[in-house]
Amino acid sequence: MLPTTLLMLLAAALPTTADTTPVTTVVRVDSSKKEIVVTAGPFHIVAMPPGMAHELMEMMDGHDTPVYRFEWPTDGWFRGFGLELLDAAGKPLPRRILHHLIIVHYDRRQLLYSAVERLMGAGQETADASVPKSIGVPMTPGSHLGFYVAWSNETGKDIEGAQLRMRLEYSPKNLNPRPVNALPIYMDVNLTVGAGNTFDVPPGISTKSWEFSPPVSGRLLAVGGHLHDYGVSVHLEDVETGKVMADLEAEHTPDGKVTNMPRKLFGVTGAGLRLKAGKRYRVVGQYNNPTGELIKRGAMAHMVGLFAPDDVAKWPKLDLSDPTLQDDLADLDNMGHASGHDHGAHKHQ
Ligand SMILES: [Cu+2]
Repeated sequence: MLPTTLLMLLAAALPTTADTTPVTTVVRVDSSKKEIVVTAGPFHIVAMPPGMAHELMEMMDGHDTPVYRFEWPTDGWFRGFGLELLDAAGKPLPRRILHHLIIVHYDRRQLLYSAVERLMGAGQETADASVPKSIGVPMTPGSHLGFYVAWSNETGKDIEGAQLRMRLEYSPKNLNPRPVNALPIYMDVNLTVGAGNTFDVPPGISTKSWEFSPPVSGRLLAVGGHLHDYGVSVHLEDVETGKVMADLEAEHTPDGKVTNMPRKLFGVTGAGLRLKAGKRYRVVGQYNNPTGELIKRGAMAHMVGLFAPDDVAKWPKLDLSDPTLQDDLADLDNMGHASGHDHGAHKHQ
């Protein structure tokens, strides 16, 4: 049995870009709440000049953090998260300052890419979320994780000494009935692992797509999508029949700024959306650019979801000798260093 509060881990002493105080990451298990509480800081969050577009902001030093490593402490399933940003006095800061946060899982491969798993990603508008206890992402103690953050500080002032608190909900190993194993799936219309996923958008209506064939059969339980401004939709279709299997339409302001992307659940207890190994699927992103000009590398389109493989043992293995995987790891190592970075390609998978 775990003690109620088990102080674990680890002082990953990595320097912040704008401050010399090292950021430390502390992992604590709250077994009564079934939460793993990851606290990191202090962060020095540079103010974004007024009116600056986020795309320009990304070229500034201190916008993206490096990857901070930690270990998952328990046996069981990851099933949800809550994020808080606190000031030096422990008072809540606006959630919008956290432009996006990504958790990387170094011990498992993605289903469709030779790249390490992105366990979760949360954007500026992402509310705290969890899935039913009947499903979860299988995790083992000592799993190597890391997280990185991009800031968007529009308060007009630099923030010193901020603390980030992630509450990662889990289901314990002895949960009965046993949750269905569901793993993150990522489908991007234009990803080159290690080199980003943004693309140009010509004036008018245009689409970009990517075909894939899953190595394991299974069920897609839920999907969400991501588009930039002027994005219309991202959908998944069966290549052979042309049938649209899942369609996510963006909500917009009248001038085309994306305000919301829907999430779809295909029945967490039901059949889900069946994907068959070896069969061809296509993810398609559509844009409608009213500016009359080419938008240079201004777009992204992807679908993310939870995929329940028929046999988790057949999940493709990490191949550390694979150059593509090495590109992914090198890219992660390079996070937070403005110089070597793929500017404009914010990496919220
Ligand atoms: Cu994006």
